Amino acid sequence: MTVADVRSGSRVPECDIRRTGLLPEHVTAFRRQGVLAVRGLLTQEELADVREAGKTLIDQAWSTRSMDDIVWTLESHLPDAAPTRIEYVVDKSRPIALLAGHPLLLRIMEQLVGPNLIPTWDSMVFKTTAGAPRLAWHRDAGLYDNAVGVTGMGRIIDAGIYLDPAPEDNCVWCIPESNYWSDERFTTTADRLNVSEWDTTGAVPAVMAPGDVLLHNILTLHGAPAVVGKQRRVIYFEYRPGEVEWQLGPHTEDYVGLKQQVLRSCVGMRAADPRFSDEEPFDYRPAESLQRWGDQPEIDTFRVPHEENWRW
Ligand SMILES: O=C(O)CCC(=O)C(=O)O
Repeated sequence: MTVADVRSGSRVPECDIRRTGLLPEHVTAFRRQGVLAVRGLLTQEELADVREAGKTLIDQAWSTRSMDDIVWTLESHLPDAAPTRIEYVVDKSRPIALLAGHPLLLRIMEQLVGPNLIPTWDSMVFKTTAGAPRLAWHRDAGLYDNAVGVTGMGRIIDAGIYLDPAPEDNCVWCIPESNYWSDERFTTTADRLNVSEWDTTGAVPAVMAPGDVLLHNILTLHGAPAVVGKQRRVIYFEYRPGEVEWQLGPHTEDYVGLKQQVLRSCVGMRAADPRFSDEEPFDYRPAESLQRWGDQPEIDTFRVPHEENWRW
């Protein structure tokens, strides 16, 4: 990939994180284009653990056919139904909770989101070989009025951690710089692209390898084609600045402290696990006025339901 490719937005900018770390040019490219591929975050050992965890959760979905926290293509009792998404995966799986405490991932997020980062959504989005419909062109949920003014430059970020390869015909596509578009331009473009089954006009593919992480600004227009006969599993962790959540929502003030407890617990669990003894744990240091983890009783679950904590 050349510098010209990245500047012109014809390719997703990328960062070889274990070789260079996150450099100012990576931050600039992410701020501008609304997307950044971080290559090689996970070690083979951790990747194997999280892949196994992903498989277990999907196997459980198939065997229980439960609709609790699980999105299906059809009502789950129907024979052609297939699961495509599981919510609150940090609560459901120890390897994924350990992943949520990943120091390098959290340092990247601290650089981009700011020191008061909090984790918000945690989900696994996947395509089983039974197939998954297209994900229509969209911006992510929990948007603000005047969202571009709040986060056009990208402090609300979804980090997609890839457990399987994502080649061009089974990957997320995104439109660089759409993170700065007005609501009207976003709606018109998404509506136009979504008229046909799969239209990639103006978009670039985010081709990913297992262990890579795709960062996208939640305002960046993105979508994914329908697939059949192919597997792709991605763990999505969304992060927001605690001060934005505190002042504007979409969650309540209490939510900030609860999710800080989740983050601190995941970091602590990872630091106590002998497999990660050679790592420097993430040092979570939000501004003093936003250290809210002592505001409520200690949590006994990592599942903090959005619907119990909406402000609007
Ligand atoms: O991984 C994918 O296919 C896209 C997921 C996505 O865009 C979403 O869940 O909002």
